[in-house]
Amino acid sequence: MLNLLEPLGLLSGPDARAALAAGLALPFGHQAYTLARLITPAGEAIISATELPASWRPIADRLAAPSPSWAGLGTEPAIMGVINVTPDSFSDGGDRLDPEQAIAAARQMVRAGADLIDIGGETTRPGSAPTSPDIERSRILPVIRALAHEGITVSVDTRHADTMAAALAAGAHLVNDVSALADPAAAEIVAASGCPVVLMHMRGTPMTMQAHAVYGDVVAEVMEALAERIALAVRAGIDRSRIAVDPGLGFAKTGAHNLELLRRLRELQRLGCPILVGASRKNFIGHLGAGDAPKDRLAGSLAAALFAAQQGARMVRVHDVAETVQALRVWEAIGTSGQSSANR
Ligand code: HH2
Repeated sequence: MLNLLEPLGLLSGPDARAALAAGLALPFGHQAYTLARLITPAGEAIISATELPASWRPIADRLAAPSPSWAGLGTEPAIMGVINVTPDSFSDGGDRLDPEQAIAAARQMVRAGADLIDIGGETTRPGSAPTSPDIERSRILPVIRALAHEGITVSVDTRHADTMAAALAAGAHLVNDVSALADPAAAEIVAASGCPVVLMHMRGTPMTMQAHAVYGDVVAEVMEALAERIALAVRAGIDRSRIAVDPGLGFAKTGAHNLELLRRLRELQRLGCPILVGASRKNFIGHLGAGDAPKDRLAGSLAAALFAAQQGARMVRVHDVAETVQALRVWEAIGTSGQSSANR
């Protein structure tokens, strides 16, 4: 087991800058931390971050730098807009099954500030049966082709290797795989194309996954499983710098697991890959509200997106782009306001 340093007592914005300037905290990406939990095979201890022993400095240095740019996106939280070209997606099934509607909705998302558009042709909602890859491709390829032609950055949301290959040939820039390259041919296709890839955590299949939502420590187990998938991808020839990870909220998770993963999201940074979070409209938001229908979960989705960004998510996958852009801009502006006075 490695020695692990978990930053605690996180500060952001002017608080972080003031604490760093006063030598009372250590840097953590765009934030700062005042306490550190040191985890070694011999046990755990929480200390003041500024009293970190010199032997732990190399680990602290790795945590200090904001993670590098990924997939050509900036270092601030990027927004992935969701377009489901499906009849049966959990929140918007049927809304964009017509390619022209899907293309128009994607353009609208880009105008509203989406950094990239995630195009899917298969629902992965809990209990859903698989969609044939032929049908999946017939739904998404015309949309991908049209958007890529317009210079829009497109990711293909698929678990099927043949669909990945066809989508990349049609102009998709990256692969978003909820099964983290479970299709035996997938890793090779991604490696050969050199495209970025999102590895999401799931157990079983969408049909069976909720029966596997049993964990001791959900964060540790998700992290361990993702580390294995990263290792598989790297062995297949995918450059580590091209890999992003996603805890897979709602995929083989209960509502309590989703909340725990969000609360402890920053621990996933130990994997050394940018983190994507897809909380938008998911069931746990409805359960925390008044059993609201998926399209009535905007406020909860924004709360989750902001919390994820605060915890270091590099990308949020959302259905409501304009609203998320506005929420993130306000959050960022508050965080950077007073910067000049704090620096004086
Ligand atoms: N969630 C969904 C689909 N793809 N990909 C990543 N990386 N992370 C996610 O959380 C994620 C995902 C499910 O949402 P949606 O696509 O809107 O629904 P459906 O699967 O029913 O089409």
